[in-house]
Amino acid sequence: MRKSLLILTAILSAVMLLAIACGSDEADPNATATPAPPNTVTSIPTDPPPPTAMPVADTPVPTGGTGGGAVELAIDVNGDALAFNAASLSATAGSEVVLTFNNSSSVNTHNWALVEAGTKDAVATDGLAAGQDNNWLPVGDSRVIAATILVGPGESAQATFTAPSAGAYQFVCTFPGHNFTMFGEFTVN
Ligand SMILES: [Cu+2]
Repeated sequence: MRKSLLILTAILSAVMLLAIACGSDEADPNATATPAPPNTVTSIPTDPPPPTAMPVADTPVPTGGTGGGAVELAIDVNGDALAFNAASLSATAGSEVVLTFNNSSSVNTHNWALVEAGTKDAVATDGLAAGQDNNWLPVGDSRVIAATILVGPGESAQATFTAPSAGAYQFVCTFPGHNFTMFGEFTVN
């Protein structure tokens, strides 16, 4: 009886070893199944597109400038003082600019003119000769890039123009005597 038990235990132990061996064999297919993760790796490239969308959001600004997108600028006066309420304005070269000049003064008439750098006083002097009928601006003058009409107290007007090439320009009111204090820098980027 004891010999038979030893034989049985020997057989059982052999079966156990076979079972373990088989188990280890089954573990191998699992190891080959792990290569599946590469699929999740390929799904990661689908995430990068959003980052590219961010730069795209920035580019529309310049493309909008060259396209049909209009850039709206606004400027007012400093009460009844002979001065604008802003010392500088800017726009992107080639962009379509719609500038609204609101004259909130209660007594003064003004205009807003974009002129070549360093020419505000000379343009105003020539505008004086041109007279009020020409909005105090020289007619057909290449130094004048854009301008509003004369704007009475409490009124507003717009100047629509294409921003010139990059550089420094000036804006000024050419109403007689105003050009000395009523001007600013216009930067085109
Ligand atoms: Cu003025």
